[in-house]
Amino acid sequence: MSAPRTILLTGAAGGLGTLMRDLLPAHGYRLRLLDMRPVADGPGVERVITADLADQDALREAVRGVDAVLHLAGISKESSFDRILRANIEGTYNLYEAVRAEGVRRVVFASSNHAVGFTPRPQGDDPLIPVTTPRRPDTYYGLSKCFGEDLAQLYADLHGIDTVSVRIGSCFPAPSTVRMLSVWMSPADGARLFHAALSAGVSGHTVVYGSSANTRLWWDLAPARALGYEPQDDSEPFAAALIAEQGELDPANPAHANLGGAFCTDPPQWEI
Ligand code: NAI
Ligand code: 15L
Repeated sequence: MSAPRTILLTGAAGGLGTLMRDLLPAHGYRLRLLDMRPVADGPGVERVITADLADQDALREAVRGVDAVLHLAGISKESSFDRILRANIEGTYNLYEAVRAEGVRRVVFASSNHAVGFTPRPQGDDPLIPVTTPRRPDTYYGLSKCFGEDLAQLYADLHGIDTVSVRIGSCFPAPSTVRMLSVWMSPADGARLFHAALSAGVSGHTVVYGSSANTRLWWDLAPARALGYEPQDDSEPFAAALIAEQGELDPANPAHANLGGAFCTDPPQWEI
């Protein structure tokens, strides 16, 4: 597949959406932006749409004529089941229905490490976690990402819509915890990976982990590299300061034992 020219970026007002609005135009994309919150127009922006994922008519219009969709919109942390159901489960279904009805062929879905959050993190010489590891969501939020991945598989098998689901680690300007040293994806690497996922010549449903080439990596980046992704960044320059401040990960601490970190505690302590 040649690189799509115009993409719909959902969740454009969010943290990751804001980073990608700045970075994706340099990869050759014209951006149509959608969010329930207003987003400012800017360079490389074709159009801005303020709409909720519950609005099926607005979604039909939003996807009409685009080459692909980068679907970031949704609740990005744990919440009540009702809120997750509406935004992440029904919202993602509504988006795929619009994509099917308007004949869009490619979706990149922002899945999350929390789809497999209860997977014990590798220690010592343990092998890297493969994308084929059984799903173990750590929250209703993680469960909604499992649903999104399965929905993508269904729409690939039934309707021939290609999806790359990116199980993103932590995509922020800098890692802020010792755990993030293992799962961090720099914004620049995020844009490289989304570009690869939008343009790779793969069909069907493909699942990859999304992170930089971190020295302390926990998962296998080979499936992402197979899309043409070449990560350029590593969290290691942040390691000494974070470890001095927070200490090394403690295997006896439940918030340090699994991929999902503090999402795996009851109640989830994702704010810490
Ligand atoms: P965010 O919470 O900053 O942004 C999400 C955006 O989606 C917000 O602007 C919000 O207004 C919009 N949104 C929420 N519900 C909506 C609805 N019903 N209709 C329309 N818009 C709606 O989250 P962030 O960090 O930007 O993440 C973006 C996506 O990437 C999310 O799907 C998140 O689950 C996923 N992700 C992000 C990671 C990260 O490190 N930032 C890690 C793993 C996954
Ligand atoms: C996610 O899925 C969240 O959207 C993001 O805010 C971070 O908490 C990230 O995972 C993480 O695991 O650090």
